[in-house]
Amino acid sequence: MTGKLQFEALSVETLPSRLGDNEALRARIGKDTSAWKVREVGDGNLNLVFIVEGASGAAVVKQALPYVRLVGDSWPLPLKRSFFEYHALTRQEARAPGSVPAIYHFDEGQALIIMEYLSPHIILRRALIEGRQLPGIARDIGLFMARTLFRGSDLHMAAKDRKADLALFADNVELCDITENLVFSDPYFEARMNRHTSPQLDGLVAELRADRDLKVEAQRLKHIFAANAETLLHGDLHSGSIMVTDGETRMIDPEFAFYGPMAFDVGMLLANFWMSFFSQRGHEQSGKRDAMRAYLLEVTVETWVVFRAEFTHLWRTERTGMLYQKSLFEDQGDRLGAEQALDHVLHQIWTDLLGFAGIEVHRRILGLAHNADFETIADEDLRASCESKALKFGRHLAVNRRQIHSIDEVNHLAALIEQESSI
Ligand code: SR1
Ligand code: MG
Repeated sequence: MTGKLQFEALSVETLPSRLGDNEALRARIGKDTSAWKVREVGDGNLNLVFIVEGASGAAVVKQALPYVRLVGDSWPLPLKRSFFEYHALTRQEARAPGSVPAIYHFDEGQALIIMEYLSPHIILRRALIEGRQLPGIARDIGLFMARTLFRGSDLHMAAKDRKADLALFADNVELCDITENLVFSDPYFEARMNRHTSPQLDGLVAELRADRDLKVEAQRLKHIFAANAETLLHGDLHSGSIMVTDGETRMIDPEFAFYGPMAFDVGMLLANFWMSFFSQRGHEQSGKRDAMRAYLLEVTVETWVVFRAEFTHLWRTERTGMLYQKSLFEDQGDRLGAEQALDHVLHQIWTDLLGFAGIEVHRRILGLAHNADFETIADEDLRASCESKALKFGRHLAVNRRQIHSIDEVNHLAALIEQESSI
């Protein structure tokens, strides 16, 4: 019913009367709206997020706003991102069951999704800042990425279905535009909304913006991002888009979903572990974080190992799409040919993910949308010291990605840079 009304943003006060007749919500949390307790908890850059608790349960109501919340109504942003988030969540649930919150209701006109309230989950980024070691994240995220990226591609889907889906998500233009500018271009010149820890980082920032090899590489990566419509991406898979407990991991917020290169999700995700690694020095008030740093590097290794193993398994068992058909390989008795092709595909993902990781690190320190890992370090000299190491690491990954052959090499580099004195 609400879908036919003109869009109106919810508030803590209006939510019970506006959604009081919503059957899905009533069934989940109880019918007595006078008992509903509503909190707005959105701490992301774009949307409203309410937790609604009733007599018999709780749910999350997420609503898009017609502008970028972080900036205000001077930056309009279409409500249809909620449509893409809803459709991405349904596909992710089908391809990687149990990895995303359950959806109870979607209202396109009001741009709102009513979904499972994850409790006692917290945002992964917050857990890592607190120095918590989560035992299952590498496995859970590695599996999620392999399953969604493989099963959303022409390696698995019928070409007709994938093309239809590609067309559906091709309209997520404005969210792609955010990534295209904020991630790939703005960090590398003095774009209007950029900021960085100043004056401590001024020298290094100037150096990076004058670095021709880096700028060319960032644009080559942007080219891959824009032109390689390989699979349905989450599109914003950072540690703020993941909720965790010690035993469970769920991916949230796929509103940036669109068809792009597999390596983008993997690179962005790993970059967030490496940023957490470099930020730990800034969070040592209540004790050294050596064990946490070691844990984070192990997580990057395990995530990549699990991703590769699951991708390989799916390659051998679910390669039903039009690419690298079994009719050309296994059916001809040429299993080696299929393995050779797999090596090529995985190698391409590896090389590109390093580049995407490098520039993701840069944009979180040089661009508009910073992350709490560094931002919550109150001492600006200490923050700048952590950030400068991450910036150097990011530059090395982006520019030298074709010469780096293993995740151990990357982590050796991270450890070396971490031990150096900075700026
Ligand atoms: C203006 S939106 C800034 C960032 O927030 C989102 O979480 C995405 O990461 C985007 O790049
Ligand atoms: Mg988000």
